[in-house]
Amino acid sequence: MRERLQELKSEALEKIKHSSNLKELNDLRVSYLGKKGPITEVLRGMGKLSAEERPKIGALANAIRESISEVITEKRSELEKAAVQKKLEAETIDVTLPGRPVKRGSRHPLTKMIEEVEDLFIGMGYKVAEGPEVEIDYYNFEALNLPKGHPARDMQDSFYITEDLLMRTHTSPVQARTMEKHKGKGPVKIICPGKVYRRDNDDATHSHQFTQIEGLVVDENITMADLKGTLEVFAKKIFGEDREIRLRPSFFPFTEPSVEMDISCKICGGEGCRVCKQTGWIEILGAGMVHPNVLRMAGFDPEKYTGFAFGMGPERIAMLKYGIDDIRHFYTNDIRFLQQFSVQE
Ligand code: 2NM
Repeated sequence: MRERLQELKSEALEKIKHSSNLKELNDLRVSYLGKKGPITEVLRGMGKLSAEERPKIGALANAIRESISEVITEKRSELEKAAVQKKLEAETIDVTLPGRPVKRGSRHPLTKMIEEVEDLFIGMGYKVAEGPEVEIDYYNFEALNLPKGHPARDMQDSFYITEDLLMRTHTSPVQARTMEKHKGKGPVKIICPGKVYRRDNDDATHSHQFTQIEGLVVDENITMADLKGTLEVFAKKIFGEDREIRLRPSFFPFTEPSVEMDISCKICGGEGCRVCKQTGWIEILGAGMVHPNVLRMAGFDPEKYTGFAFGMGPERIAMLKYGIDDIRHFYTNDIRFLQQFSVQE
């Protein structure tokens, strides 16, 4: 019996030593130390032993159980440690790997165009002024020398909200409002970018909502020469130093005299092509000397102050600069269009 117990012990220890996982180890515990295990089995035969032998065998059996249990505990912690180690190794991360690239958005091409023009004028000492898109009749028309009954005020051409309220048709009302705030005292030197609205059928060159940038300078001794010099700097900075400008006489109710500015066509170099309609020149903006009525209504003495103003469409500027053939590209947000302007800064 003693021998049998020793045999069981060494057999158990051997198996424990070679067990390779916790499940296997637990099975060994159950099979050797459980109620149906071989040690219990041996002890069942103790009835045949002498009274002297019985406690000795009992003590031996308990000692063997004890030591098997101890070895299992040791082995378990060993296996547990190994399992943790294995898990850590499997989950190592290489912190030196480059990160996944994050897709970055970018500003809208029209926003970029507007900001480019703003920056240029800010560099010449202008302030950026903004105002409401829903405007009252007075600032949108009356204060700009467009009295009631003027053909440019046709109901058909504007989005009216009430008889006295409409979506602004240009950004000039911001300039009228700004002049008023100066209370007859110059200088005023502003550019006004923003959305404007006109009742129009949308096509490749028209949109019922588009943007404008208007500029205004009011001070003593402002002349047409200041206007021409300013516009020339603008044209060359935006389209290239190799471009020529020319001014043609025109008409606007809020300026007198009024002009339109063209830049030389780069596509044909002045020879005449489809873009310049065979003229060698491309129309860029309208401008003029602020009408004395406009100055007076805004609180400036036209005997003392003069001013120039100009207005342009950033969509048109961007279309000419980048060869965009349809104004609707700016509003439909086709990612293939937008991405062409997405140079990451
Ligand atoms: C243009 C053309 C010419 C203009 C005039 C004014 C104001 F308010 F000062 F009278 N703002 N903008 C102006 C003048 C706008 O756009 C084609």
